Amino acid sequence: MPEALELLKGSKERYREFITQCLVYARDRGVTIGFENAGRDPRSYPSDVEELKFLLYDLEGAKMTFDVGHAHLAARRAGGKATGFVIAGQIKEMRKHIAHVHVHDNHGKTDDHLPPGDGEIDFRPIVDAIKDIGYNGLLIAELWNPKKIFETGKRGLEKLKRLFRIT
Ligand SMILES: [Mn+2]
Repeated sequence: MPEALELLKGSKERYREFITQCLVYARDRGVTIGFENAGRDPRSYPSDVEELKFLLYDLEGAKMTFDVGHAHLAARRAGGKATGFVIAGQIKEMRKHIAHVHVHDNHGKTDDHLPPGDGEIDFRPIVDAIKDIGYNGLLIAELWNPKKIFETGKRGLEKLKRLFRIT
């Protein structure tokens, strides 16, 4: 489908122009923009860390929000099963760009936004990588369970603290 590919190319170019303007606006106001690896599915753009890296590499001041759950889904789509070390490698590669981190779990198929430990992600290498790069920004437990909002939030926070050994 050459038309669809042409359309996609145009959309990506317009998106790039748009975020270039956003970055100027943000810089003037002392605001950091952390673009997220939004890849809950391949239709999202940028759909994985590679695509995001390519988008941001020469945009001055552009930072990244590293979403662990999305990175796992992208790595599973690429055929990996034990994704912990793949994600850890991406964190190390993007170390200079990471301004914000989202932590949540899933079963590798859909973007479940579960408390860490409730899905299949091996968080140990990921936590080590986040510590190794000296990340000192926020860790967001990005959870979703509208039927048990407070219980899920409380449990997710406890699991996050345990994972990172935060007291
Ligand atoms: Mn996120």
